[in-house]
Amino acid sequence: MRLFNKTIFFSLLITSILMLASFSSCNSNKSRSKNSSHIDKTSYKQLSPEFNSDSAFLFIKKQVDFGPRVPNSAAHMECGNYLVSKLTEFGAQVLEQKAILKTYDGISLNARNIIGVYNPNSEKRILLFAHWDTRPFADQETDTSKRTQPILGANDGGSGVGVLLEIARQLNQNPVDVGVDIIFFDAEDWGQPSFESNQVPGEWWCLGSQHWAANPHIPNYRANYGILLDMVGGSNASFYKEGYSVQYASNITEKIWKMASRLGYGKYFINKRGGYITDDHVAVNQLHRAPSVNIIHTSEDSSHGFGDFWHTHNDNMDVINKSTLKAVGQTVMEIVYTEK
Ligand code: AHN
Ligand code: ZN
Repeated sequence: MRLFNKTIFFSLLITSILMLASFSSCNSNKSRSKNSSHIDKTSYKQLSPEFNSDSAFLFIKKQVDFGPRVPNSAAHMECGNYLVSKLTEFGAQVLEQKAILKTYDGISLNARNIIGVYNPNSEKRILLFAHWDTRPFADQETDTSKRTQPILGANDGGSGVGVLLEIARQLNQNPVDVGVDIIFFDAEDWGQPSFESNQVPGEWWCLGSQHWAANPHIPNYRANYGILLDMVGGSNASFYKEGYSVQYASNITEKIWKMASRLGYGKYFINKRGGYITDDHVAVNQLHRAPSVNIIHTSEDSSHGFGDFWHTHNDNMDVINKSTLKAVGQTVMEIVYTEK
């Protein structure tokens, strides 16, 4: 009797232990699979220091406070000097490429491409670029009387430079081993207005980058890849994978869009193809200075495909949004800081 009881007792005990074990293993399997799908989406560990969007915002405001940065104007000269002094303050080796560049309407521009170099002796190099000049006419204004005035270019011009100045500040505080070249191109935005009836044959956009790509600051200059920032500060910006970027630099395009989504910025970096846009990366790609990607705000809401602020007097500080600056700045920084 005692023996029987003992046997029943132990067999019950073993059964319940087995049942418990199977339940708990079931549970842990479930929670493990839940966790791992969670890990794929959100638990990417950021390696770069925090991009400060307040700082980037102030770098944009400072440029806008000079007024329109139209080549040959006093504001352009003063802003150029400011950009040289900031890159110098942030520990870059600074060079200026000066050139006289002819516009479609026969004006000779005193252009300055401003170049900041980090780790000049590193073999592996990343080229980061944006244009710093602003458009001399507001040709997208519906009121024709407003079209002849130059724009402030907070987003178109100011934003890319503001984000890159903040990255320069970060590179000074937290150095990397890879070579980084930051170029602020001049004379990007003197393209012929589309409403003019006689279109002058030639490529009149992107004069500064065309000049540099043909005459780089170092003979035979090549970077492993390049990233262009154009209109990267607008509220609710959307960045599609631009045509030339995919054509010339598909790997780095994919890498940037994937990184943005890992960091939680997938609502800005849309996983879809966009159109081909004439911009500073075209000559850089075609003259093989670096396979380069354009991060540029495009929108289906407007007839021209850019935001409604584009080439109007609404392109002022009111269109600049710190969350957009953060999304772009942190994504580019993560690409730079994860480079070996
Ligand atoms: C064209 O409109 C052909 N390209 C636009 C390049 C640009 C102008 N980016 C900013 N302003
Ligand atoms: Zn423009």
